[in-house]
Amino acid sequence: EPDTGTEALRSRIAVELARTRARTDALTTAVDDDDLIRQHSTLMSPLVWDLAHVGNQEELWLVRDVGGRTPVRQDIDDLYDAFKQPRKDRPALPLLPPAEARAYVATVRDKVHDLLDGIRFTDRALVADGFVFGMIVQHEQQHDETMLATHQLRSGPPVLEAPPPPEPRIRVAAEVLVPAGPFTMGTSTDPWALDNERPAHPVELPAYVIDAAPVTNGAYREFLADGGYDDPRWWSAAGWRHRTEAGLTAPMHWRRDGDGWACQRFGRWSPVRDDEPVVHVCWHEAQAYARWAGKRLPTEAEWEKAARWDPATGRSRRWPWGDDEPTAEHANLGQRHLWPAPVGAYPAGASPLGVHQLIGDVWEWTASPFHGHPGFAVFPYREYSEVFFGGDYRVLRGGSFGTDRSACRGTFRNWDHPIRRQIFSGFRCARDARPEEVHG
Ligand code: AVJ
Ligand code: FE
Repeated sequence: EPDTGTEALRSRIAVELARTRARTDALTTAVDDDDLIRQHSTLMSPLVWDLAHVGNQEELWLVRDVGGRTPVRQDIDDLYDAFKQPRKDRPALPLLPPAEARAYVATVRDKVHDLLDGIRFTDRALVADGFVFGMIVQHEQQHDETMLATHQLRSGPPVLEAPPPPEPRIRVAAEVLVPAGPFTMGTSTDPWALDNERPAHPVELPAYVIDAAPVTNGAYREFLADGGYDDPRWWSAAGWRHRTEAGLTAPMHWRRDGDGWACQRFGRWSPVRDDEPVVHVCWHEAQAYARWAGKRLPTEAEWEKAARWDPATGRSRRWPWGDDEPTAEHANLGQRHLWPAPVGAYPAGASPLGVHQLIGDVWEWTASPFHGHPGFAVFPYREYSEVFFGGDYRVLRGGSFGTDRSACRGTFRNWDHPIRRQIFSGFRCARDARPEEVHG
């Protein structure tokens, strides 16, 4: 008798693998071979490195570890080990040329389908609920977003196309009060949640106020017009040093356009639109804006409570709108569009407290450094999260227009150096609640 639960999981995994590979293929066939092997920025890998690295991770975990099958290309492991090869050195490596890289990932994928066809989703933690397949899908999607960021840094005629995001459907309030009290942060039950999202644990927070939407270009332009980049009062010591050394004057990809601003998106310039979330700012810029505005960045816990806590039940949801997977109505995810949507475009995606666009549009910088949740346990390898704990990183939440739904959820945690802004990063502000706000 066929086990329908197992068959459903098997076919769901096959669908996710195929959907993800279609995105990888699109990102790596949109440009010619020269562009694939070129380094578009020293911050990024040549696209052909990401491609073969995705295949190599899939080979390590699925073909060799779980599958116990003969290696496809053991000789290239070091080339595609992100820890052994710093990004800036990757173009000089004897990488697989594009045609060989494509053949390699296809061979690995054939073996994975063979494995998937016969696998039993046993109690072995790596395989239970298809976790290791989910991990590999998410890894590929994460590199797809990285490749999308590489495309944004590439010069030359535009090659990526997508319809513009939806227009605003409602007016969004400025701020939302989140009442004091406990909520459950993280998860112990989401089957494909990664180790740094685990375990679920109670967190008690005092009342606070959080922006109901990400900070917009229009608001950010006021900070610019007020001389925010030239006033050390708003910046941390490290932020001011970085702003000075890097010569920061505006978000990345902005330039003056008459008395306004224009921004570059995947090779096209357009006027900066005031109602869209600001993107391509580093943590220091976000922190300076927040201080100028009389606010601060939310902690990670504050972001997550605003996103997941349901005051009616006391439960933490998987997504702001509930536990169901996002549709095009909920959030701007998955490279369906090539830039953030204006504030008010996703009323169906709001959280129970009325906080909008937490998921998708822009990754949101938080005040928090990257650490393990209380009770953290490495799973299945230290190099995904643990080696970054306590380093010079800040946590980002919520995903961007370039994040796939499989690599994003209310508990998902991203992190980067506070000076980075080639990623699709924006932010929202928070502040402590004033006594009269709490007591009405
Ligand atoms: C979680 C986005 C910080 O891209 O550096 C990819 C994801 N880890 N390959 C990264 C990742 C290993 C990671 N981030
Ligand atoms: Fe990787």
